[in-house]
Parts: sequence; C-alpha cells; structure tokens
Amino acid sequence: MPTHAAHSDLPSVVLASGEGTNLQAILDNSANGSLPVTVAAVISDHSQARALTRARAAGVAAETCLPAEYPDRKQYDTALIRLIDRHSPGLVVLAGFMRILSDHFVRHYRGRLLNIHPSLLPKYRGLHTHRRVLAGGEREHGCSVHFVTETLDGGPLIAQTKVIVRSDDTEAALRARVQEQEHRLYPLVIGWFARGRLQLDNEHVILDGKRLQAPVMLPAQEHNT
Ligand code: NHR
Ligand code: GAR
Repeated sequence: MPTHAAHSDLPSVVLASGEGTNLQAILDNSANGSLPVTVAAVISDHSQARALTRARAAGVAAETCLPAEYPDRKQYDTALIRLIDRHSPGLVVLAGFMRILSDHFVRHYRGRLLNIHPSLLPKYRGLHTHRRVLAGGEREHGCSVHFVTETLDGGPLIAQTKVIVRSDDTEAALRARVQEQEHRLYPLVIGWFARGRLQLDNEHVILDGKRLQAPVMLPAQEHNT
C-alpha cells in the first residue's frame, strides 16, 4: 500500500549547508510537476548559505539553526528536530548538509531521512571524496543516495550513478560531473519515496515491494563519460 495518496504532494524539509544546487534540482522538479513533494522549509547551519537564497527565491521558508548558539551537539540536534517538526514533514532530505547528526536525530527520522553522498559507497565515506578518488587512482567515481542511519555514510544504499574518471581530471572538473549526476539521481529517488514506492525495512531497502539486493544503478547519459 502506498503510504501517501498519489495526488497529494509529500511535505518535505531540506537541510543544506552550502550552494544548494541539489536543493535547486528538487525545487525545479517540484515546480515543473515531475516531483510530488512540497518543500515546506529549507534549514541551514550556515546563515550565509546560498541554499537559503534559493529557498527564498522559490517562496520557501528559509531558516537557520546555528551551531554557535548551542552548547553541544545534543542540544543542537534537539533544536533542529523541533524546527523541522514544526513542518510535520513526511521526508527530511540532506542536500549537502555538512554536520554529523546524532543517533537521537537519526532515529527520530528513521525511514524518512535521505542523504546524497559524492562517491560510490561503500567506497570513500567521509569528506573530500573527489580529491581522494583522484589520489587513489580510481577509474570510476559517482554518487549514492542512501537512507541515513547511525552509521555515518553507511546507511542502506538505494541508488547510484557512475562517472568515469579522466586521466587529466581535476578535483573541480570531477566534482562538476558528479554533481550533474546528483541533480538527476536525487530527484528521481525522492520521487520514488514520495510516490510510496520506497521504504526502509530494518536494514533493507524496499522498492516496489521487493527487497533491493544491490543499489539501483542509474544508466549513464551520453555526456557522463
Ligand atoms: N549523520 C549521520 N548520523 N549519518 C550519516 O550518514 C550522515 C549524517 C550527517 C550528514 C552527510 C555526510 C556525507 O554525505 C551526512 C550523513 C558531514 C560529515 C562531517 O565530517 C561527514 C559526512 C557527511 C556530512 N562533518 C564535520 C562534523 O564534525 C564537519 C565538516 C565541515 O563542517 O566541513 O560534523 O558525506
Ligand atoms: C554535493 O555534491 C553533495 O553530494 C555533497 O556536497 C555537495 C553539496 O552541493 N555532500 C557532502 O559532501 C556531504 N558530506 P550543493 O549544496 O550544491 O547541493
């Protein structure tokens, strides 16, 4: 049974720390009718994040939750939960959110918390993935969408897209090609969730009623080489 009526948009909150290009992809797909979500609010841990400007431009509530205003991570995360839950979201989307979230936070949103990570997980968890991929001499790279659980960048994988590493690649060039894929992959997966096709069952991802044995690999486009 779909958990959401097909005709109603799923209220969602997006957390973003920086540029907000993934947020923009979500807003654009929502606006053009191809993604049945309503972004109820964008919340950032940085007051100057471009993501907040993008939210305002789209007529979406832009809010901040600033780490400097809380004595520790626990109280920060509690405040963040309170801000988010004012919007009663069915989905919380991490879109370049750069703060590690406590177990308490992650459990509170279990099964409705998604992240996009710039690597082919389980390879290259953590930060500076593009640099590390180049240093590691990898020939393939990409991005992954996963349900967030207590294990950092270790939650059950939903879908991935590959990018071929070029011999003359730079960190910036590689990042740009990976991000181009992120902007296709994330709205697609969020759409599955919003249409009730995607669930988390303990440690397993269910898509269209079946347990995924491996992440869905989104076929590359012609320019994705
Ligand atoms: N929280 C949990 N519990 N589990 C995950 O899988 C999470 C998460 C919070 C964020 C995104 C993630 C990524 O895709 C994410 C996944 C930040 C860091 C980090 O080290 C690591 C992974 C991710 C996001 N942050 C530093 C910190 O001390 C700060 C770094 C900075 O500000 O530049 O929080 O990679
Ligand atoms: C994205 O590439 C995302 O994969 C990455 O940050 C970028 C945010 O870009 N996320 C992480 O590295 C999480 N640690 P955006 O703000 O333009 O969407």
